[in-house]
Amino acid sequence: MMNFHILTLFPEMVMQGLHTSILGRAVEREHISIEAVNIRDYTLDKHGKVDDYTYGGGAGMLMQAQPVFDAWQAVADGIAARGASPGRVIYVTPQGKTFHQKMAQELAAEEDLIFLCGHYEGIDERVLEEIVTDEVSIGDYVLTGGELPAMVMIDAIARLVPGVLHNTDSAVTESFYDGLLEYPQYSRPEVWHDRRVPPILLSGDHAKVDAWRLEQSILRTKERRPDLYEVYCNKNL
Ligand code: 4HQ
Repeated sequence: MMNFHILTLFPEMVMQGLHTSILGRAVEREHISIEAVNIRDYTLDKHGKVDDYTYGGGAGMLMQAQPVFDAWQAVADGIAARGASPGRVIYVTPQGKTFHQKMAQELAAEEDLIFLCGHYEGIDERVLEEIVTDEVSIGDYVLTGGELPAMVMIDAIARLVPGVLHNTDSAVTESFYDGLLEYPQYSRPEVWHDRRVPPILLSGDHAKVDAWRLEQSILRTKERRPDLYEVYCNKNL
């Protein structure tokens, strides 16, 4: 059982997206839990304000330290009450290390993960210094908020939690197993728009099918991701 906690100003966005399809079923079966905590619920400002202007000037607003810290404290207290260890706090930011499959595997071994989603121009540096353990980006482009990156990472991590995927080995078998891209796949009918399914796949010879798929994976990787192909070649010499 793995518990995801998301500190956000848009809890509905995260809860809607992460209770759909496979992850929705994983929540029902209690392989994972997903809790969104509304940072606004923790502001001490009587008008519900959570942002303010930046010292030194410049455009845009910054999320203030107080509501972020108190929302984190509430989650951390809940984890401590169960006797579990504190839980890493992942701040999603373009300034972090780029997320990758190995990072997903490492994070999937944790019992609790706390994702901190910023909005506006970001969050007051002082609260980040006090609570954040990991800064992670999903890629070099600029989004309006940290919710989508948090959802991307949670999806990639959750599918690695035992029991979430039905076919137990599909978590490993898919893309990036062996550092190769996936081979092409086909379903019925045998002919569609004059295109045949490759005959080897209909031969019933499982050894030949496996060999063909590996060959296709290697060809595809060489063609489309020469960077991954290089790593694969070096590993297999
Ligand atoms: N953000 N990978 C949140 C991103 C981002 C990314 C921009 C994070 C806006 C407020 N986060 N701030 N790319 O674009 O993680």
